[in-house]
Amino acid sequence: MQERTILELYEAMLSSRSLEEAITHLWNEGYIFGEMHLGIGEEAIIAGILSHIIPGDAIATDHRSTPPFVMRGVDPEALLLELLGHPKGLCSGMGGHMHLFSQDLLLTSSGIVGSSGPSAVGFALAAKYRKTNNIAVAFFGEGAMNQGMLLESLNLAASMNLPVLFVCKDNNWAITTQSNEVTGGVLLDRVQGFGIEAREIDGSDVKAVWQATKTAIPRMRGGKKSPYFIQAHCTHKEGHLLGDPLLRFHRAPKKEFGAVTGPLTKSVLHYKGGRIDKRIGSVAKVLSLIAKSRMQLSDSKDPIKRLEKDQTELGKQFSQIQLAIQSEVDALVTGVMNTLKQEVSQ
Ligand SMILES: Cc1ncc(C[n+]2csc(CCOP(=O)(O)OP(=O)(O)O)c2C)c(N)n1
Repeated sequence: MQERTILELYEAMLSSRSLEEAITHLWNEGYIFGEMHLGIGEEAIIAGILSHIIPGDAIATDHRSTPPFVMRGVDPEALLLELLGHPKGLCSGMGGHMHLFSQDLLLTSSGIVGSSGPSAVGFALAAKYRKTNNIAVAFFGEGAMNQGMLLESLNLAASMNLPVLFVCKDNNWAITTQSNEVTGGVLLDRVQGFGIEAREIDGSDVKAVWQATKTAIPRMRGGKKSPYFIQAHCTHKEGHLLGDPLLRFHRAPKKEFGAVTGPLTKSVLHYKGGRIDKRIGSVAKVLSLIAKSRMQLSDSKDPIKRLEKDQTELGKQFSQIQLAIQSEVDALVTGVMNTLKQEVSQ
C-alpha cells in the first residue's frame, strides 16, 4: 500500500469525522433537530471501499449517511444546509439526515432498515442492462440482516448475477438490542447459503478494508458479474444516536457493560471471581494500568501525535491535511451559520 493511498484514506476519514463533529456541535446547540445518527466509527469501512469506486457506480446507504455522502463528493455545504432543514439543502431541506439522494452521484440513503439492499439491487440491475462495468454498494448494519427485504435482495443478486457489494457494518447493536441475541446461525454461513462469496474483516482497520475490496471489486465488474458480501466489525462509541449514549446499558449495566469493554475491565466485572477485597485490588490495578497507558499514549507512543511531530515528508503532509480539513470545516460552518442568521434577521 502506497503512502499516497494511506494519506488519501486518512483525508477521507478525517473530512467525514470533522464534519460530523461540527454536526454534533450544531445538534447540541439546537440548530439541528430530530434524531441524529452519526457514522463515527464506520469511517474506515466507507473510506476503504469508496476508494475503489469509479464514476457511474451507485451507493445505497442506511441511516448513517454522512460518511458515504461526504466521501463520495457531495457538496458539504448542501449537506449541512439539508441537516438544518434549509431549502437550499441537498434535498431542499425535506430529507433530513436519513433520506438523502443525489441523482448526479447515484447516491441514496434511507432510514428504513434493510432498504439499501433493494436500492442497490435496482442500481445493479440497471448497470447490467446498460452493459456497463459499474457496480452498486449497499451499506447496512447487522440489525438489517434479519429484515426480509435484505435477504430477498441477497437472493435476487445471487440468482440474477448482479454486481452488488453488500457491506454489513457490524457493531452488534440494533438500538438497545444485542444483535447476536436475535440472530440465528452465523451471518457468513447464511450469505454463503445464497451462493455469495463472503468475508469477515476488522472494519476499524482501513488497510484491511482497502485490501479486502481491492481485488473483490474489480472482479465483480468484469466477466461474470456477481455479488460479494463483507461483514466489517466496528464500534459506535456515541451510542445509537446523539443524546442516548448509555441507553444500551439500561437493562443490566454490569452484565452488558462487560461485553463491550476491553479485556482488563472485563476481567474485573467477572461475577464468579475472587473475594471482594481481591476484586477491589484488581480495580486499583486496572486503574493504574489505564493511567499508565494514558501517559504512554499522550507522548511518543501515540501514532497520531508522533506523526504530528514527524518532520518527514509523510509527517508534514499529514499535518497539512489536518490543518486544511479543520479550517475548511470551520469556514463551512461559520459561513452557513452566518448566512442563516442574516436570512433570519431579514
Ligand atoms: C424497517 C425498520 N424497522 C425498524 C426501524 C427502527 N430502527 C431504526 S435504526 C434501528 C436499528 C438498526 O440497527 P442496525 O441495522 O444494526 O444499524 P445501527 O443503527 O446499529 O448502525 C431500528 C430497529 C426502522 N427504521 N426500519
